[in-house]
Amino acid sequence: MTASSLHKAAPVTQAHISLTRFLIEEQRAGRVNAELRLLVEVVARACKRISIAVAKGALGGVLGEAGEGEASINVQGEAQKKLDVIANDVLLEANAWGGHLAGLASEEMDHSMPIPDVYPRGNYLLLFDPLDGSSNIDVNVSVGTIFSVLRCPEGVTTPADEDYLQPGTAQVAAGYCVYGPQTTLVLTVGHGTHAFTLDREVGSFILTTRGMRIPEETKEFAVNASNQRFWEAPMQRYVGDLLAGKDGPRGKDFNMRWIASMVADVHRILTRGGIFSYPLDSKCAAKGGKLRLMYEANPMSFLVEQAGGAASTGRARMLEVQPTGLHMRVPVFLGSKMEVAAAVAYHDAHDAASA
Ligand code: AHM
Ligand code: MG
Repeated sequence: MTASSLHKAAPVTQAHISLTRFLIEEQRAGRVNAELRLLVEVVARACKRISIAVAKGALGGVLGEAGEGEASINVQGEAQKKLDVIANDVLLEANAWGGHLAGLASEEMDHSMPIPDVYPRGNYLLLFDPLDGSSNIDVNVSVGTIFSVLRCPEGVTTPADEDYLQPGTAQVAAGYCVYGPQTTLVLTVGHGTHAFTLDREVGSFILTTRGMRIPEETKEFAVNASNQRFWEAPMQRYVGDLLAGKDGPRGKDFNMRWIASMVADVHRILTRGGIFSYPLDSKCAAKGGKLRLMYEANPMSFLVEQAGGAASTGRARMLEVQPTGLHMRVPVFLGSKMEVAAAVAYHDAHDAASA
């Protein structure tokens, strides 16, 4: 084969579409405005910095607890890791000065924070879980950043906590960045869910899946089964039937996965289907659940619905839940549409029988 025939045989490589180009094209198509586009770019840039810190691990001195004893306990009553604090600081610093936001709220902070007076204030509110899956940081398993964008209510210039209490249907953008073998940003601005992989040499997020679709049916579920004895009756029955496999009422064998990083579990579901659940249990019932509506459940539910999946508390569509507090917790079922409907049906049947 000659050099020129080799050249002819080479596949035509499609130009890479960076996140920047993708967002500019979305803006031209009228699906995102300039302010929201720049806001997403700033969040993505912060995620790159967090990705670098996570990847350094022990070499960067970033592993372990943030402080000793009480000093490391956050608003959630959980011990903060050094990387929780680093990720939170990176997101706060990156988003304070851009002029797109009126305020920020973080899973790691007691209250929301208006943009400081020294900077111009914009029209949006940003909520984030800076580093989800904290228990996995020190053991080198995937963790991630989750974010949600709301509009600042009309006429509000200094947003307070109550200005953030909007249902998930009001989100204008949501996404997560998973720090795994690859760093992948998954984004929706309400027109499909799209994945961008970080090209570390170039330093850009490159579009790798346009329009992610979650298969409607699945044979895979994700739950922390060690909580089984604390679950409500309908959850016990639902998982019991999944485990009964081919010989049980569901008539098929199911596989189980649990990473204990919601971002990584949801990423698998967006990629190949499945159902993710963190149900109500008697340990977390007083708080309403384990996972947080505003920082975890709502952004993930928006992404999942935009990819053709479903998301529920077991009793209501997640995105329609009216938040009552910034740190409100909820039970979560999300993923393949038919499987979420099946889980909801167990709750419906139980509630109808006990009514
Ligand atoms: P975090 O935000 O403090 O990391 O907690 C949320 C995480 C989710 O990522 C994950 O699904 C869940 O907690 C794991 O909980 P458990 O340790 O009970 O399995
Ligand atoms: Mg979290």
